[in-house]
Amino acid sequence: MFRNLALACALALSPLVWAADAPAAPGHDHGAPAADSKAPEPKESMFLSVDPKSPKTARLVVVSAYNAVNYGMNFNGFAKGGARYTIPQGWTVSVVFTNNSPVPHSAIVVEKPVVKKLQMGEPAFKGASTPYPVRGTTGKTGVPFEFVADEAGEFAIACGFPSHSANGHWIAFDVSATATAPSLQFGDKPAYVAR
Ligand SMILES: [Cu+2]
Repeated sequence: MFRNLALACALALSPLVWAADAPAAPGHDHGAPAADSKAPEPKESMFLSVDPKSPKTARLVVVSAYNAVNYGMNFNGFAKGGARYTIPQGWTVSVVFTNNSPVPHSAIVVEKPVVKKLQMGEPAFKGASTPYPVRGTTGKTGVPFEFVADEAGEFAIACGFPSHSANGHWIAFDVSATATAPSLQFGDKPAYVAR
């Protein structure tokens, strides 16, 4: 009897719980609650390697809605520039993008100031986005894309779905004229260098 009562209460309360978890910004279809809550703690080596067969090619794994951080609007568990790839200028960047959420997301490399905009426009490098970045894709089938990071500067990997990047769905992507190996930094931890 008490158990049934408790269950009834829990069911009655659950919509409120979800409402409390809902994104703060109204009017946007964000990733909650679909992001993978069982995702393992992100580790840099999962997301960056150097292609052993192809010199000067960095392989990036970019997972949208990796976990519940920023309502699923994250890449590899990081949002708002909280992770930073650094790629030596002139290297080829080979990306496999997946999306853990049924909410569409995408990945597009843009100049850093663009992340504040509602629309991302064209990629900063030729070929540097998933297909249809505005519409986005869903699913864990990898969507590959490849480009040459031929210009040094501060860029970002952003979600091209309208308004997502402005709500934090981006991580930093630097192209360095001095770096000799690609690296990935999570927060203020020391950068992981792939060799
Ligand atoms: Cu997104």
